[in-house]
Amino acid sequence: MLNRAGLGQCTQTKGTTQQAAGHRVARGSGVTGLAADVAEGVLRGAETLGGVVVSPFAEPTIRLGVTGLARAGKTVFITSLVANLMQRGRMAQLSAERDGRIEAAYLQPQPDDTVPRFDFENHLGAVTGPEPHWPESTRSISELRLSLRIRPSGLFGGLTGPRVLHLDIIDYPGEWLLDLALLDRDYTSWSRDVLARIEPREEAKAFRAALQTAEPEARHDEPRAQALAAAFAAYLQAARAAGYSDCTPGRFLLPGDLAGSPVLTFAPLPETSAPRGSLAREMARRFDAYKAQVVRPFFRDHFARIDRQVVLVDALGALHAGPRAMEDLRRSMADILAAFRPGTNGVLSQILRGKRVEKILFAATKADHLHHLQHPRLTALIEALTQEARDRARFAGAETAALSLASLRATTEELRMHDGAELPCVRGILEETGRAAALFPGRLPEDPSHVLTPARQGAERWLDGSYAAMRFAPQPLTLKSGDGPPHIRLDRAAEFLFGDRL
Ligand SMILES: Nc1nc2c(ncn2[C@@H]2O[C@H](COP(=O)(O)OP(=O)(O)O)[C@@H](O)[C@H]2O)c(=O)[nH]1
Ligand SMILES: [Mg+2]
Repeated sequence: MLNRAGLGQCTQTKGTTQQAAGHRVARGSGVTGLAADVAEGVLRGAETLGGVVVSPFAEPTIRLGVTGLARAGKTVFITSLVANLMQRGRMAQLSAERDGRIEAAYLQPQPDDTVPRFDFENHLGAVTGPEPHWPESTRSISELRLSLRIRPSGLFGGLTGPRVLHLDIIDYPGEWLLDLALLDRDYTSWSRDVLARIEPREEAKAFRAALQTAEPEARHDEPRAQALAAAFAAYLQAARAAGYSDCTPGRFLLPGDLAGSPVLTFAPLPETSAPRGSLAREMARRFDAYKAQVVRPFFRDHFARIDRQVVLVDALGALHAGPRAMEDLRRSMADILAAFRPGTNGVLSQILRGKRVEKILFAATKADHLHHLQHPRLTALIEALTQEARDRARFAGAETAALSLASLRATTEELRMHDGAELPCVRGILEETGRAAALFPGRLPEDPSHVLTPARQGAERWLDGSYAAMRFAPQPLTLKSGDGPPHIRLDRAAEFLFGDRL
């Protein structure tokens, strides 16, 4: 029991080796008995977690990573999850809640002083206020600590008193995981790949034109580098707007405070044997700097410390956008999920040093766009989309699951008669007009390969019609005391992700 609690929190500190060595010295210089045992215990703890120092005195913590591509629903998920953990009236599928073991849940200062705090209060205000609207989109990493006070269960439960578990929730863009593929690439091969991939794309026309006049061998000139990088970034934005997901380097889309810095002022160039001081050489150097100073630190300081992970996927959005977007989503998911099988990436294995994510949940979001009769099909689709990655993650020791959920339910269900048949619809308030409308998004196939295969084969549009989408605004809420915002299966997601630790 104690041991488990000790392993539960993984406080990574700098200078791991010095600390461990310090204990060795202490032992060697004659410290005996209890002190030596404690030192030995600390040392062993550090070894089992592969360099991550475990202090037996810190409080148990779970670091929960929440990721997904832009607009997958991360912000809404975290906002609703936290609100529903604080007001647990709708969390019946969370076993600790059902058993009445959660005494309290409250926000506390987060442990990482340099990471922006997740703006929970404002986001919750947006969706639950008098004029409900979706929260502003965020473009960077953020963190929130929710602490849970739990009444212990079991034989000795009454003797030990309540314990506290910290849930540190880390919100970060899935686009940043795509950058993992860059870590073991060099500039030349990366350029070659990117240029080949974007060749047929309409969105890259202006960038290709800019390349025509680029002169990679010419002396480096900052305005010229900036113009090329800007054209490349504009291409990435356009590609993402068109539904492509392979839009890396990730920070070009979400630059945060790196905007305008040299690490983000490069672009792929055709292969040359360019001399020192040339544009091509400087771009290659910046590509390396991007890897070393942007990508690596993210994996080392944030990704490597995650214990449990949820990957949110807007599969309905891709269905609506068509087969190309669906195929692109599938490929991006495979790339994103490569981060969870470190064996395939030497650099990442080095960074993780044996530490791995224990559980991964793949969740199709915005399931409130579908009548619940269709939810099993959405779940089957997300399962198929992530199949390969899930097989491998399981192999690497992580437990995985897939489900469909709505973090914030914006619709009600409705069966409508149409040509003598009942259509399972949902009804909500349209974001654009503020008017109520009913939506039948189309019948999802029972067998997900009916959409994944044509997508893989490059179909232009779905054969059996299309999938409709509408943007519903959050509904005005009158919450009963003790109830959080309405959701679909958020409690099941919570049960899978951290129910075993409550
Ligand atoms: N109907 C519905 N829409 C949602 C839900 N979650 C997210 N959305 C929509 O998806 C958009 C993007 O969500 P957000 O959480 O900001 O995505 P992020 O970019 O991954 O943080 C929101 O503005 C909503 O329009 C949900 O549970 N139900
Ligand atoms: Mg967000």
